[in-house]
Amino acid sequence: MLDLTGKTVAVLGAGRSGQAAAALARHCGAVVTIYDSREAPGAILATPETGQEVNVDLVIVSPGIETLGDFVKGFAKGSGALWGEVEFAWRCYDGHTIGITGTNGKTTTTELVRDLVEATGKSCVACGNYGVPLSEVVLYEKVPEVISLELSSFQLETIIDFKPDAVIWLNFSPDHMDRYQSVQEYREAKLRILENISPETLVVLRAGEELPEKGQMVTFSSDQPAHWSLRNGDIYCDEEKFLTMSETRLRGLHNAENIMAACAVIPELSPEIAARTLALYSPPEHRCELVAIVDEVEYLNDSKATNLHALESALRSQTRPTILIAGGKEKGLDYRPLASLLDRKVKFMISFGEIGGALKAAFSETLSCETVTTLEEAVALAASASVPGDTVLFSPGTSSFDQFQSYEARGAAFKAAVPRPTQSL
Ligand code: UMA
Repeated sequence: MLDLTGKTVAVLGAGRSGQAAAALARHCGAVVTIYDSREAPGAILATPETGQEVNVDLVIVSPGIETLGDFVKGFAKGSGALWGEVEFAWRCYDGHTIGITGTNGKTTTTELVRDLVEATGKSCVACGNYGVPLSEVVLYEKVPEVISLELSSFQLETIIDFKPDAVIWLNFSPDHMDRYQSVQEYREAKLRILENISPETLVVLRAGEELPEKGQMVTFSSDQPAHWSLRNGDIYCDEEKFLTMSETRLRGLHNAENIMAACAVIPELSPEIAARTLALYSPPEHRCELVAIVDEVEYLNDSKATNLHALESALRSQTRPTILIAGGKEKGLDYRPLASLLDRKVKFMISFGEIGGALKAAFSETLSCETVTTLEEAVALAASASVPGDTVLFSPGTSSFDQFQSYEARGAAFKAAVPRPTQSL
């Protein structure tokens, strides 16, 4: 454990990661003060525009706070080191770190890695962007031997020495354009996951991802030649059949890739243990989750689709006539590349929220579209427009923060608005 006896620490952000980092820093012996730009329990209120000069030994930043913004600059001025919460917590952790990044599929893969590692007999916890800050895990009574650490670009922006023992790079597509100046800047933040790795570090990546040559690279793909591949519904490791997708509870090409990545990062995993574990794994809520079948209409909750790539992969998986509900916060994404996929897969689109009007304007020439204000109105309209055999897909394609606290709250609102099922699942 890091020794911070006698050191002063300012933690920026009083959310879950800030509170956990503060507890950990106190555990390490530091004198800790939490600052937040909004009123928050246990935190000092700091000016959002300028931050505050505090002259401490260490500033620890929560991931949601813009690293290069004036708020952080105000605190950094006159202070010592500036670390992100992950950098700090990782310095306090002695076990094996599997770092997982990518634009989509991170959460499912993080859970798969956790379950598969545990099945090999080692203790493992899923944490990081996943929702449980690493600072919390480091303070567990029984610290896990392995961490399955989901990493966002925000968390990777503020690493210094962070060095995972194995890496999964799932995929990359534009996201978070409300935080980054360019797609390149977002990509560079994510690429920092490779910054400090050793030549022997296992790097599992999707074939075709064009990463800098680093570590021991192992590829996976559902549609290209790779070390791990998918053939007629079976997953192969090199030329050996490893797993049959239909024996798992996961569906879709994106999930086949998540499984391949998770299996590839655990070299000691046998096909038997993988099959046994994956037969029991259920996909997380809000990811193409089947909510109800009402009068033969399927309602799918894909509220986790907070970017274009996730919406695209949900649409690709649809085989029935689809009514799409999309919309939410304006975050600077260009939706036009979706046009041909929408034409092929969607019979009617209902848009809502901050970008509702812009979505309708982008697609109304080629697609039947309607814009409403709220999600509840969108579901009601979808229900009245659907016929037996349709799928109502709620895959927003952007974040929820214009109308909701989180994608989970948005998914819960969708589920509450869905008509009562006529058929139990
Ligand atoms: N705040 C300031 N100044 C600012 C901005 C925010 O003081 O300029 C304060 C807010 O008032 C608030 C606090 O910072 O009190 C919030 O901190 P935070 O946004 O870092 O939120 P946490 O609750 O600490 O949650 C963070 C991650 N949030 C973000 O990256 C936005 C969680 O990821 C993560 O699960 C959690 O740490 C545990 O590690 C969420 C997320 O939306 C799920 N991630 C993005 C995504 O997946 O797309 C990257």
